[in-house]
Amino acid sequence: MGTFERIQELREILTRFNHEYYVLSEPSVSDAVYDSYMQELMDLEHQHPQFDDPYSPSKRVGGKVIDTFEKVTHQRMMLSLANAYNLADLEAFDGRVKQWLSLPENGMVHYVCELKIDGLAMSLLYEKGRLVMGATRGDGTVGENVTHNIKTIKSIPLSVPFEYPFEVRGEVFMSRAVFASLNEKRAKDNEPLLANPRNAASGSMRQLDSSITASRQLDMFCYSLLPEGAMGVTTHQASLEKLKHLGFKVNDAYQVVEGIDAVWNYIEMMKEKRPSLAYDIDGIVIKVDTLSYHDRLGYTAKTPRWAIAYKFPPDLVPTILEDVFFTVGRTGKVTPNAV
Ligand code: 1X8
Repeated sequence: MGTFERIQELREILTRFNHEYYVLSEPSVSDAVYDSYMQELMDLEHQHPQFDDPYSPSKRVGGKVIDTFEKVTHQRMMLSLANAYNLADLEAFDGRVKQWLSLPENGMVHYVCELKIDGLAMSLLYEKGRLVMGATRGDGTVGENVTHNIKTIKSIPLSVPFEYPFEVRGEVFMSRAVFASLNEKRAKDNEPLLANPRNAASGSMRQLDSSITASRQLDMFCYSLLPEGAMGVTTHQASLEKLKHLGFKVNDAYQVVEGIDAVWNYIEMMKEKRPSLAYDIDGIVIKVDTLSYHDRLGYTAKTPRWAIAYKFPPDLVPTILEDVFFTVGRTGKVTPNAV
């Protein structure tokens, strides 16, 4: 076998190992075996720079440094979701959906219930089977090009078995375990602690030097395949399954249910499971499953009419008021301070 053929073979093997380990969480080889293949690939690429490829799995360690974040206009706006805080809000949403679609009031709509990941929204663009752009949400219209950092996230495929252009959206996040060990290290090094996994993920994505991002072990759950109906899918569930098939990481806690009472049951069930998850969630996203209904429901100025975010009530933690002291400002204004 020629050197180039061996390099290609190693890239394919390592791409498969990556998918098994980081997307499926089912590694088929030990870390030592993985490392030995990676070492062989990196040695060959170093000895034969004419075979260099920016999409090689060896590039996951980062190294690219940029000067500034380039602004990019999203092909389709990245909208936020309307919020629901209780069953009544969800019932009102369900009522509006049926009214807009002229469905009987006592009928039951199929809804997909998904975890609302507490991370940062990301858009990925693929062309000719390659990841060509990763961009942050920004203000929804214009985001920042973070492709150099996105390529270090090992659960994001650099290549996909689909030639035509498409977009994938999802949430980049840091697991609770990675966050805890990052802060442990920062405490040892006398560096300021990061407030929560969301801030840690956001700061990690805002690095100009991608090798810092690579060291942060970020992850991404994907939840949207665009344009809607791409690859012949007719339901949101089918688009999630298509994403999985293409090699993306999709959160497997999602469920398709019939009617808003079943949505509420899902929410109650996930409230119980929430503390035991490996990552933070701040709610449940509920989407109409049938994609042709999305077209008919359309959008308000800010949000799709075919989806809503149920937000968990904020954690109420008892606190002890130890003292109150008063400070007097320059103008004589008295401000009370709680200890
Ligand atoms: C935001 C999020 C969505 C999902 C999960 N986590 C989020 N933070 C999901 O659809 N599973 S959708 C979304 C949005 O549309 N703004």
